[in-house]
Amino acid sequence: MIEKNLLEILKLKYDKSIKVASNEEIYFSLVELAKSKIKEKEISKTGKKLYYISAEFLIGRLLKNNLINLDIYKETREVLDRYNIDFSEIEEIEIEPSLGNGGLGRLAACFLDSIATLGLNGDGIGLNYHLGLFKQVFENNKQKAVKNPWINNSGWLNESNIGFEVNFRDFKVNSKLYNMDIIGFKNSSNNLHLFDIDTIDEKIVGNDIDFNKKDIRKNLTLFLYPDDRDKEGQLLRIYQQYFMVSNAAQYILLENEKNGLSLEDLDKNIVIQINDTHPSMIIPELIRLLIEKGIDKDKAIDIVSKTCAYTNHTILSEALEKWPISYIEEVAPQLIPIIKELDSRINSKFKDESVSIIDRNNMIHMANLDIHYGFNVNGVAALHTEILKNEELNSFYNIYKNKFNNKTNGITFRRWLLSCNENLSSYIEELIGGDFIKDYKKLSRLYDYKDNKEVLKKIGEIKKSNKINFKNYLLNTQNIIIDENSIFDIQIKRFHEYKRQQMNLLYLIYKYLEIKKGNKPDTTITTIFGGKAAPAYIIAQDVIHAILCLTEVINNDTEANKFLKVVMIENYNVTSASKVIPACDVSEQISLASKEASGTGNMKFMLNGAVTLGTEDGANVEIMDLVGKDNIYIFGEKSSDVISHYKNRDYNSRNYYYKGLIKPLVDFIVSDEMIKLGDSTSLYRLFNELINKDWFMTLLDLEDYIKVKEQVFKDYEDREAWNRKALINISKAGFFSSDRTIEEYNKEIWKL
Ligand code: 26Q
Repeated sequence: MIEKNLLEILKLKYDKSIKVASNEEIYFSLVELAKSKIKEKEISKTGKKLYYISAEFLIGRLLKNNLINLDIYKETREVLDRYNIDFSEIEEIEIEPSLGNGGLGRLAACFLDSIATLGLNGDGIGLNYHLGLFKQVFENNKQKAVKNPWINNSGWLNESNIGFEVNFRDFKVNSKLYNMDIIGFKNSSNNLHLFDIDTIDEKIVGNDIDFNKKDIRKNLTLFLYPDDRDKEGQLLRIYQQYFMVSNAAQYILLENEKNGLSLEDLDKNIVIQINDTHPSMIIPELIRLLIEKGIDKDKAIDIVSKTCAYTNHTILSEALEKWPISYIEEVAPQLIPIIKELDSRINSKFKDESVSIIDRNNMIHMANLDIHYGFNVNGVAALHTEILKNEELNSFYNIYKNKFNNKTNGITFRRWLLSCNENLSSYIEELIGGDFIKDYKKLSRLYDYKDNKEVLKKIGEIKKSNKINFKNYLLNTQNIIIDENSIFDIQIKRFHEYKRQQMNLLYLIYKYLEIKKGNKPDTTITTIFGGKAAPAYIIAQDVIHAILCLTEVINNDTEANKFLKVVMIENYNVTSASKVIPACDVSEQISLASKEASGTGNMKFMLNGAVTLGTEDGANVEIMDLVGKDNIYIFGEKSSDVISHYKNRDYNSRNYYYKGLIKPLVDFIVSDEMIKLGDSTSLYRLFNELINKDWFMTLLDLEDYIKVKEQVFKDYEDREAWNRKALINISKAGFFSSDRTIEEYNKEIWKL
């Protein structure tokens, strides 16, 4: 059937037979084929509906996943094989939509997959950024940001005839809605709604990512997170946010009306999940619209408060959004009276300044708005939620004990096992049957094989073949050669000081100097980094620079490069993640305890049979509880102690700099070897940061990190014991299926 469909589409669309069609023509024909299958399965869902509003949806390439979820992947592969067409080459045609920057955006994408897979009635709402997040290239050992247009080459966007008027203070725009099908695994589909305007002009952006930030009609949906160091950048973000939520609110009310439902019952018919504070203005906007439609003010506030729920993804205070009233006034003055009213109700009820929405400096605290006027607040891992309740949001917790709860993050097994690791996935299926894909609890059956030597051997062989696949990928994309017989030690995530890539850097310096002293590792080590740094985040750029310089030092050292190799994946994204994760032996999750809300990369690695080397932070804690201390490597200061260091201001990095073996490692950053290859200003800035400030306590944990990491490499020598750890990790990963997470959201918050 697939063959017949594909040949017909090729004939109709391009007047070609499959034998002469180009990869591009085959790609677009497969997209069309998938879309026709989606239509066949179309059903209109009824009952209470969820709207998941998010500034980011990091969905990744869609072809393979959509074919898998439609359950036509195997057949399609067979057809292509018959014509000697390599599916992986067809996949390469698709440019990954870069509609997100990291964890929060990828989580939203996993959630959409699970919502559809569970057959729930729920859509995503966001923006159709034309250039998305920047593309990263390395030049002179530095990150350079260039644009990444993707829309022309997608095919998955469906134009609609829906659009709304959005009023800003000085002008108005007409939006246009694009939809993407979100296909449930062997189930019907939902939608991702992405709003845009017709007047966007990609040509105002040069090859670097500079553009006129004031020309809102031309730039509104160009970029995700435009540089907001200056006022124009900040205003543009507010324009984006208001544009997103005004469209969302109008769309929601339109659907409600189409379904013949009364506005008074809005909270019974729909629920809105606010993904971090970027969509928080939906609260005053929805209240405003309800009042405009004739609902009494008290009632409108009450309805909206029962409709919206808020997820917090971070405890870093600098990431908690607050905007000057005057900025919101400049963009959407119609919200100001509502926000002021909401604030004054709070102030007369609670005599505690710390819970105000508008502070004494006239800043609007978006999270505070969500907590007061939403019915639920959740953190994203057990430890994170505890810290929210007892520390960061404690004054709110004291008021609203019942609103707070935890929803530990999850990942979709369809993308992060089935699609990215076919070898492992089919082997698991061979052992325990295929139910685990939809029924995550069944994955635990794998545990019964933990002492089966043959199975353990096979787990090792699969890992090896995934390493060879990644080796080939790296050779093709970056012309770098790595050794598949080495141990793959991997840290992939956004560059941020709290994630402490700089600590990994210091370990590599340690190892390099040890090798130079003659202390060679038994097995060669390949350390792989990947990640982008915000263009405005200077120290994060400095860490990337130092890693790239060190990479050159080590790789050019003929004595050391036989034992240690460092690689940085360029433009790390969902596509490269799905290539590198299945190849991983050691998963680096080394954030300063208490700072990483959850992490989800840690879960992807675990599911693919890597062993975690990490701190007691975020979901690492839950991984540890599940796999047991023998199957994870934990080091470093505990979160409660870290929190007291901050309270007592008693951490002084200089004390550690002079302690034990640390000084020569830090000094190496500004050694002749490094300076020769790099920018001394940048290297010295990082050096000084580490010895004078080190806000995220790198030097505090460094010695323990080195000690435990040495143990990891030692333990790797007993390959059977190592494979056993890997198998136990996989078998315990069921809990981290986003299907489980979504079941919990639905049962306890959404009640769809
Ligand atoms: C805030 C103000 C101004 C401009 C930008 C922002 C901003 C942008 C993006 C603040 C936060 C983000 C993204 C946060 C994020 O990705 N958090 C991650 O969320 C994951 C999913 O819950 C967690 O697993 C990670 O631990 C968390 O870091």
